[in-house]
Amino acid sequence: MSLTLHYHPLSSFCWKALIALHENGTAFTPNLVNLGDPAQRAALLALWPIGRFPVLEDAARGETVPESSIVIEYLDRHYPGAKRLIPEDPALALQTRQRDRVIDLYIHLPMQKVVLDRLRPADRRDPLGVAEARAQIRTTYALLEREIADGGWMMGERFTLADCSAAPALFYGDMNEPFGDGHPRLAAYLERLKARPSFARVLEAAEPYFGMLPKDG
Ligand SMILES: N[C@@H](CCC(=O)N[C@@H](CS)C(=O)NCC(=O)O)C(=O)O
Repeated sequence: MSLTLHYHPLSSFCWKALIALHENGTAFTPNLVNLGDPAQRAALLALWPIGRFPVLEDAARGETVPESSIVIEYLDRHYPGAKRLIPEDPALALQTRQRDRVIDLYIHLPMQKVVLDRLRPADRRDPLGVAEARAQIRTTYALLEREIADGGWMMGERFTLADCSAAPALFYGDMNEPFGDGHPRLAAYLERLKARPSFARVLEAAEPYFGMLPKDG
């Protein structure tokens, strides 16, 4: 088995890569990285100086691949399974990548801002930044509410990279900036994602760690 995924079971960006791996039953070795352990942190930094996961290592091709979207593109290109996660049609591929970017930049990252602010000392918090992040998330919920087809996936009938992005962003998004009543399609889409075997497996593996999440207040 040539693939190793450096990850943590609570990490939302790692969930993206895990969903893609599980979608195709791709064989890989999981390496759980505890960033609180100096040796494990140093090992991750040696692989990827930015020090964020997921990072995919491919011993067969001699490649180290950081960044969740790029990990998924890499898997789709070099270890394709029955389910291709980037459409072959160039226009659809572009739209898939665009939705992946929108979800990462305007839901997933602002959601991280909301959560990480809770870890700051009380006198170093950033209420304005958090309010801006929440507003950004809500703008994007409204955009997605208009775009998501009833009963389908982000790109329609086919499950793609954009759904791998949406699952963790919307799961943690709804937990930290609830959809409320105004987003029935988004809420139904999240339920479909949770029922998808690849994501259900990720959630089951994360469950024992949920107590470690930073609490509000
Ligand atoms: N753009 C990156 C974001 C990765 C990221 O932010 N990962 C978080 C976990 S969800 C992380 O490694 N945090 C550790 C830290 O910042 O020390 C990607 O798409 O992979």
